[in-house]
Amino acid sequence: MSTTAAAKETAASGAERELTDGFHLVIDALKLNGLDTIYGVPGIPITDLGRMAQAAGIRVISFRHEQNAGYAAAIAGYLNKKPGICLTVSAPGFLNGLTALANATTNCFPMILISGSSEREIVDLQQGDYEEMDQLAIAKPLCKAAYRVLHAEDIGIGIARAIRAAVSGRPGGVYLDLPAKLLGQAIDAEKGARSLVKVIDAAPAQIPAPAAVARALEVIRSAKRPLVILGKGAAYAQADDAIRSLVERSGIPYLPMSMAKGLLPDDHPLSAGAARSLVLQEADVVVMIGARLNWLLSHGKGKQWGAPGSKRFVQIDIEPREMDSNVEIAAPVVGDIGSCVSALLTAMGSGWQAAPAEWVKEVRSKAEDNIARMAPRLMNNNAPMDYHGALGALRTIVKDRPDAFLVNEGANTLDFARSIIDMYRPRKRLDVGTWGVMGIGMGFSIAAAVETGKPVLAVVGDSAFGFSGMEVETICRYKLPVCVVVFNNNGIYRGSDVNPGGGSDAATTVFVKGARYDRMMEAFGGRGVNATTPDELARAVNAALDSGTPTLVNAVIDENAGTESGRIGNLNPQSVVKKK
Ligand code: ADP
Ligand code: TZD
Ligand code: MG
Repeated sequence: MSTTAAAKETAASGAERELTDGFHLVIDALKLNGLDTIYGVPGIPITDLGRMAQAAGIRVISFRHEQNAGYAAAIAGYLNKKPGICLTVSAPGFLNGLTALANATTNCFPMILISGSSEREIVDLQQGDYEEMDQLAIAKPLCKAAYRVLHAEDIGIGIARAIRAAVSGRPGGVYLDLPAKLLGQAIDAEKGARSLVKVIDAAPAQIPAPAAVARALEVIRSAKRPLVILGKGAAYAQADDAIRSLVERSGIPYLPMSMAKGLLPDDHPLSAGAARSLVLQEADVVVMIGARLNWLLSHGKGKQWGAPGSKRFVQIDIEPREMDSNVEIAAPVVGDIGSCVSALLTAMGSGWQAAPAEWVKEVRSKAEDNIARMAPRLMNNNAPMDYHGALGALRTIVKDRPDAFLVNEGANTLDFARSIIDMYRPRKRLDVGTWGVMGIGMGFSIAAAVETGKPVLAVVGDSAFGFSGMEVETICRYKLPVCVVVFNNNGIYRGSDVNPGGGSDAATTVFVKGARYDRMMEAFGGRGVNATTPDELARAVNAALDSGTPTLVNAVIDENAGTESGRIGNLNPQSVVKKK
């Protein structure tokens, strides 16, 4: 029987029967399935849903904008392997959350966007209801699955379907549409309780076919210069020990994609992170584990990948359609990463021939050279700071605090931080992901702190920060141990551009010079620090992470230090018309 039965009603027989309603059934269904946190923004028709959820012991984190709540839910899903819940109001609130839902789907993060909506009868006749919109139709192409519930007795099934769709197979975003009228619908409490569904084994193991495993092993064994690429799917799978065993027992150098950094520590002797160009050029067999051959890997072809036809690919992924998406996959292994990697380990047995020593040595020595070459630049104490000086200071802090999360967005701020800051534990680095989207910063930071209680260091460009900056109030309100470092170079890529038209308007990529983002945090009772040297920066960040006080450090970066689009300037189209 529901613990939150809403009311009593006197039936025709004169006997009292207990009632429940849509509000309570949604809450009971979430709780029954262990979904104990909601990220959202209140308003018609879901204000009471948030209140009642809070009363029922669900943690409800209210944001200042739905997009940030959606990003929070998505990364909570990534960290927990269960769908993160975002709750929005109809039409505009729903649309604000939709970017995050689409981004979750693109990144294979499980989340459910639950949105209130207006009445079907009015929406379908387009009679102009309050915040009228056919939300289900709009959500559908942007997520993995979309459902609407019209009857209170279907809420249990609706939420069960949403959970399964989000986490089974390739994870992704799911939309659940709850019209206002549904929430107030009353039904018999016992009938309501019976209608709830506890989802058993929401993401069933998917065991790879033995023949596929044998084929993969064949290909790996034939390699002279093997390489493993670990992606965020591998981090998501939480098969950390098995993956580490596979790398160490086979002795194959590995390259982590950005969110897979720390799955094995970045200072591991087999890490090829600092020898990226070499291994992509030279490897003859590439074992992809939970990583896609998308733009981030130049689609598995082109100059970066050495001579055409020089590679054979093994790919481990839960999504069969990912195979051959960009290049031929010689050995597809379809299944969940835990099962696939375990099957490979078993098939390898004890008679495993380690990767050729000469190759491993070549990779190691290249990595060491590159690391040594970078080292002196990371120690500079210039003011204003350059990226290397500032990130050199943060690199040491992250090394000393492997348990802290690192949230990272921006262009130069992202690209330099990714290569300079080593990670030591799985799933600690959270960033812009597959789309390179700006705006994840505060949502990801809030969710990481809420879900784990661990300290969070957010290293964000001044532009990137602007997309979600108002959530510093949320960080202060919930007293979260988040330290935001804004890399303030007065703009996007560089703050030094001038208006090419010569007018008095600022250039398109520059912001107010010398802005003091630290004062935004002070406005809400947090700590603000203006840091002009790496030493000052390190002191401020250490103090913040020690105390857990919400802090924003305005890190003053040389406005000339960055480059256009960071490391991906080559993706900008070139005009054929000569510059005047
Ligand atoms: P990255 O950007 O780090 O390269 P991607 O997001 O491109 O990572 O790729 C992640 C891949 O991992 C996706 O193709 C997805 O289908 C896959 N994946 C996610 N979870 C699992 C899992 N549990 N088992 C197997 N594959 C998974
Ligand atoms: N809008 C969204 C949602 N995502 C984007 N990626 C962009 C716009 C375009 N964009 C980038 O790709 S990086 C970036 C934008 C606006 C900001 C870079 O400036 P920054 O970092 O201050 O964050 P640096 O250190 O100045 O390069
Ligand atoms: Mg900037």
